[in-house]
Amino acid sequence: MDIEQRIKELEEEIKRTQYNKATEKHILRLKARIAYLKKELEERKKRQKAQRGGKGIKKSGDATVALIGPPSVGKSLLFNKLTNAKSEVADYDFTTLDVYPGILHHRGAEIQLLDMPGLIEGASFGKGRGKEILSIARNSDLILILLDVFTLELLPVILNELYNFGIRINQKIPMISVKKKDRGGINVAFTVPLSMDLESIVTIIREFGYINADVLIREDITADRLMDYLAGNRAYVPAILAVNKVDLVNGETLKVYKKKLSSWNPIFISAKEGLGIEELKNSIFKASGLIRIYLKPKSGKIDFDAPLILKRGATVEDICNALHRDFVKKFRYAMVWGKSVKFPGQHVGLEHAVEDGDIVRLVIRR
Ligand SMILES: Nc1nc2c(ncn2[C@@H]2O[C@H](COP(=O)(O)OP(=O)(O)O)[C@@H](O)[C@H]2O)c(=O)[nH]1
Ligand SMILES: [Mg+2]
Repeated sequence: MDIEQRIKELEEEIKRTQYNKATEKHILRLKARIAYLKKELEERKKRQKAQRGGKGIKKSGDATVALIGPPSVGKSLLFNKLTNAKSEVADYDFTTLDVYPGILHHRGAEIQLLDMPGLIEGASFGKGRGKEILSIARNSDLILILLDVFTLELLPVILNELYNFGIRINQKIPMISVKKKDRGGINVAFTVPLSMDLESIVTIIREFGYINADVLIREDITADRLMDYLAGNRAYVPAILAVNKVDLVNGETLKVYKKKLSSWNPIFISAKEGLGIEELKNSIFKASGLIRIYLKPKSGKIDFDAPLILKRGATVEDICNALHRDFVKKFRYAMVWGKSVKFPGQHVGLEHAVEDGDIVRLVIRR
């Protein structure tokens, strides 16, 4: 029987089965089975696609941001506001899909923005070239979800399409490892108290084909996140929300909307009137995981207009590598001023992680 058919049957079975204490385990097993089969299906499709020749986008700049939202919310107008219209057009394989790349220059960084067609319900199943749009979102450093003041109720739809496509928004990678071994069954060790019972955990792991394995869990894992880990091929991408066309509603309505969406901390903008654009740029910079490092030369002034742009978590070693290939070899120490150190001018080594806004002076052997 083909995999898709089997998935459908299992889904039917779940629907038919009453959820209660007695059936709980059975349902969990069915869910794990479905997750496993979906993984198999994805892998098969990927192999087929690889044979046909893969498609992809060419990344450029310090980070890539996908603009995702329903049609007509103002994605293209916002894109034109944020990027200079004359920016280089990158090489795109999606000849049939209109993806417009543009560069947003902000805080010394070049951030590639991708304007795309609207995402509609059913996109993750291929509706409206949804799969191409979603695969671009998957591979970006940040997803900027754009709605307008008339389409707030579409947020769950967008989120659901992202989820179905294996994109996990604003989630950390599950803190778990599963290592196959030759004998001994499935052993589960954990470093934090677990809400799930061990039997359920083992059941799920078995459904993914493991017979003997050492499992180490370092978070209070849920069944969904465990299955995400076992299925692999999930993309963990940060996302922010902006709501456009605020020029079309009054202050009272806006207050209500702000409250409704408060868990998202969205940025309210008007692409047309240019409202909230600076705040949005700052938010894009931060959520893309970019940081600015200012280099302090031995003599002369720091150029605050030309920061070195790095990814969050970058170390002094990354700074060295960004500047000159010999610097790591000849490195003596660095002096740092800013958030990452306890006192100004602190001496640190290569492994020291820097933070946004830090001033760094490298001391290199000659
Ligand atoms: N009033 C108002 N209209 C806007 C704003 N942003 C976009 N629009 C209009 O909304 C329509 C759709 O915009 P467009 O950028 O093509 O949306 P897209 O389909 O998401 O790319 C156009 O008529 C825009 O002029 C805004 O901030 N305020
Ligand atoms: Mg458009």
